[in-house]
Amino acid sequence: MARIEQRRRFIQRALAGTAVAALGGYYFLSDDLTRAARAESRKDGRPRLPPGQRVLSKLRPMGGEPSDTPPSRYRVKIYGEVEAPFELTLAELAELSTEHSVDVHCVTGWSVLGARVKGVPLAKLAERAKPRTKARHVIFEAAHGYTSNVPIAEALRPNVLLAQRLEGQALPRAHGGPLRAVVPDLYFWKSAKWLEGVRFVEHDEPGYWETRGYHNHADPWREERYG
Ligand SMILES: Nc1nc2c(c(=O)[nH]1)N[C@H]1C(S)=C(S)[C@@H](COP(=O)(O)O)O[C@H]1N2
Ligand SMILES: [Mo]
Repeated sequence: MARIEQRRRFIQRALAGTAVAALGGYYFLSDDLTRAARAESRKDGRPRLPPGQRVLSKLRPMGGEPSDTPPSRYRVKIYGEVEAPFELTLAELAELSTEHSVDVHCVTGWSVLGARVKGVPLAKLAERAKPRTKARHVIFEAAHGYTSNVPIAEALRPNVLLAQRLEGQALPRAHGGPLRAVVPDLYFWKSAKWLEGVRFVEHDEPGYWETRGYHNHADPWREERYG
């Protein structure tokens, strides 16, 4: 009940903001939600909304080249500088998955707050793979060669997920289904869609956007937008 009321208030507020028409429907950049979020702070003391961001009503598909692999043949590899590399099917991942509420921040200036995502914390998979002490970075590897790089300490935070569900439904293909990375505390380009591998490496490997002028680290609270 509280949820429905919350949702209604949300929609009323969103309507007071700016409507953005895009692929798959309407998205609202809400001034009220933006103001409210600016007044909130996180458990770690940072403001809920990073500087220069506005709240968008829901995730907006930002493009990319989807995977062609049928879900029945889909595997994700956890490998590289680890003692015990392994692969998991989507069903095996689903068994390990739990619900999380996440905020994500796109470098183009929108943030989505409190998205309901179901996935497996990468940290949980790393416990099984056992990264070697020389592993310093994690490379998220997606279909068609898209990659992103994250320092290992940040990749193993409990809110970094391999996600298969969004808002109670299978992750839509446009959002990276059947499987994507979700790295909430870095700009959203780090969250590789159509994820096929997580490779632990000793030496950093700047990825798709990091080699095209975007910041190598991408902390939204420091506005690490461009390199
Ligand atoms: N494989 C892959 N992952 C990707 C991208 C991409 O082009 N290919 N784009 C990134 C960018 S720039 C953003 S902002 C987010 C967008 O996710 P969304 O489409 O679900 O909103 O996905 C990221 N992950
Ligand atoms: Mo992006």
